[in-house]
Amino acid sequence: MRKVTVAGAQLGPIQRDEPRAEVVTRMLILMDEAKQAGADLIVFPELALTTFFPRWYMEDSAEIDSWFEREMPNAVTRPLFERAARHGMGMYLGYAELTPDGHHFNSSIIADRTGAIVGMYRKVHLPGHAEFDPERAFQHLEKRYFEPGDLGFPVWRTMDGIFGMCICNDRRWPETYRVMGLQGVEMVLLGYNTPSVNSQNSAEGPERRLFHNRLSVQAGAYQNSTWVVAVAKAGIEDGFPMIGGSLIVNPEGRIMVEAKTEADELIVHACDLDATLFGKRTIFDFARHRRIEHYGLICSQTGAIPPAP
Ligand code: CDT
Repeated sequence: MRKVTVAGAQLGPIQRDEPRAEVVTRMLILMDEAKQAGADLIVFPELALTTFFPRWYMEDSAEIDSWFEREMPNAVTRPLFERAARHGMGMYLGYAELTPDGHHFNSSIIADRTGAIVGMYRKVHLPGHAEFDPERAFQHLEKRYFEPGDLGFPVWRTMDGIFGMCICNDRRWPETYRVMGLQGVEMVLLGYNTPSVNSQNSAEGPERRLFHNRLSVQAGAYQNSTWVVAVAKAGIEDGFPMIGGSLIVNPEGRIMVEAKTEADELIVHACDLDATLFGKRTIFDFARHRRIEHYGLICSQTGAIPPAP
């Protein structure tokens, strides 16, 4: 048995004027609770240090850059890494990354139990728009502020297992899990900020949003025989509601624990990484069943796309 006790650290809303240092204090409280609960690994949401700023239209580059971290850890986030190391706890953290050469990514890192960063991921599937549109009920401008990730979907051998990462909208794409599944991933960590209502279809409210959250995470887990830990930033942020529903799903696709609130809340489960082995050895025998000729359409950049009706 290779047991990893995971704490999904759902965050309630972070308002636009809430300083990062106050958010870090909230995160440290969750870390201490996670330690009490026996956690070895804590998972925070996407863009965990600030409000979900891509809902705001901005033109001034200095204002835009003020939402980004130029290094990780930095003065404000270092206490997270130090506390995680003191607790002997790994950590997944989502944040906005500004690279030294001026590139903007929606990123996450995984740190091991010494607090050392061992992996980095940059969000590939950026939803929303690049421009303000007064017709929309609210804005989602990730395409304006971020470049698509340039690191693919790697996995990392750390903490006695094989770990992968993705971010929010990535979880709706089966390829995301499959690319990691083909590398033997045993636990996928992901954070999200999902508005409770689809800005382009008001009929799609919180129940449908939560359904699609579960559906995509459970399917990704089952179809690749991997644990998936999905963690929300939730609640009413800057006046805009976001779903909670953070969850830990086992390699059979079953929900082991799910958040009940839209506030700061820990969900904890002792995950056995060896529980991934049965599915990987039997149903998902990639080595024997995978044949490139059957998958041409999704392996080719120019696969046939039917004309719009
Ligand atoms: N943050 C993020 O990726 N949110 C999306 C909602 C996009 S709605 C334009 C999600 O897939 O949950």
